[in-house]
Amino acid sequence: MAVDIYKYLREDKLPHIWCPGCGHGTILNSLVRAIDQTDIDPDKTVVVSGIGCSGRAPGYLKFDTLHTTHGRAIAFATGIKLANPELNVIVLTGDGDGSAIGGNHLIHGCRRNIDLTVILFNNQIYGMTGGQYSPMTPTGAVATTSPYGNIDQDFDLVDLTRSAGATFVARGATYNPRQMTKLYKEGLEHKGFSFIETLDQCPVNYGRKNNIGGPTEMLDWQKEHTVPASKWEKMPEEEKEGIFPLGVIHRKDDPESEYTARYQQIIDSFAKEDE
Ligand SMILES: Cc1ncc(C[n+]2csc(CCOP(=O)(O)OP(=O)(O)O)c2C)c(N)n1
Ligand code: SF4
Repeated sequence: MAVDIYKYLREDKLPHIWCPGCGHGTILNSLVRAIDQTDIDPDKTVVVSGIGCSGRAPGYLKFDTLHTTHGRAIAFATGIKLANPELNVIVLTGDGDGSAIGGNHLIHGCRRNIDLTVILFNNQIYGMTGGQYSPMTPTGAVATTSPYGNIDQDFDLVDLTRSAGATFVARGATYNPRQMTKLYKEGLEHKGFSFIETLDQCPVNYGRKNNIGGPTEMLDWQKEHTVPASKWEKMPEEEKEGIFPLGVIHRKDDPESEYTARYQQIIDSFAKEDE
């Protein structure tokens, strides 16, 4: 069914700032479609970001939005959710924003299992500031700060968030927007910390410097380096190297373990004592 995505966009903020072929618009489009498929109330929805090209995404959305400081989106979002647990709080963050400077907030958001939906735009690079390497830049990749090849090991954010306590963990890729929409919808409807990493493309500061090519070749690269999570589980270990599972990777439905629900229990117990 056709979706009028413009009803969710601040048209006066368009055109957007993103380069031609950037994957960030695909993520925004899929998010809007996912929201459209849920019954969440737009008047009770807040979208929060940090800084970066990805950090500009909430500015185009017709919700209450907050463009915060670099890496701090989850900290601000935690405050919003605690102050008013009725709100649906969505965090849009880049791989630099969410896994480098904001890495600690990500871990502790997962640990608390607070009901946020975090979508991480993983273009494997600091896009906005000219292509410095991030914790998601693969070992050996060229960046402006690793002209001879990156010697760091990259994170697996799906493993990280799962072991830190997130109760919904998934991975999508911009070559498959239908799946992204499905994963975002499930993440939005999940009560607890939802983390959806999305493989994304920055043709300007990553693709061309690493001889992958332009946007089309980068999407082909994603297709060649991903498999459905169900297939991944059955693959021999030696075949998994360099391949990413896509889909829902981990899910635990236990609304009572959610942070604001547990906080409310304490408030209620003190209210009873005062009666
Ligand atoms: C405290 C602080 N440190 C550094 C910066 C500079 N800075 C702005 S955006 C950015 C990189 C963003 O990269 P990423 O989060 O991966 O998002 P992308 O631009 O790729 O979407 C950096 C380092 C800043 N604004 N504030
Ligand atoms: S620099 Fe990269 S991440 Fe930023 S808008 Fe351009 S293509 Fe997208």
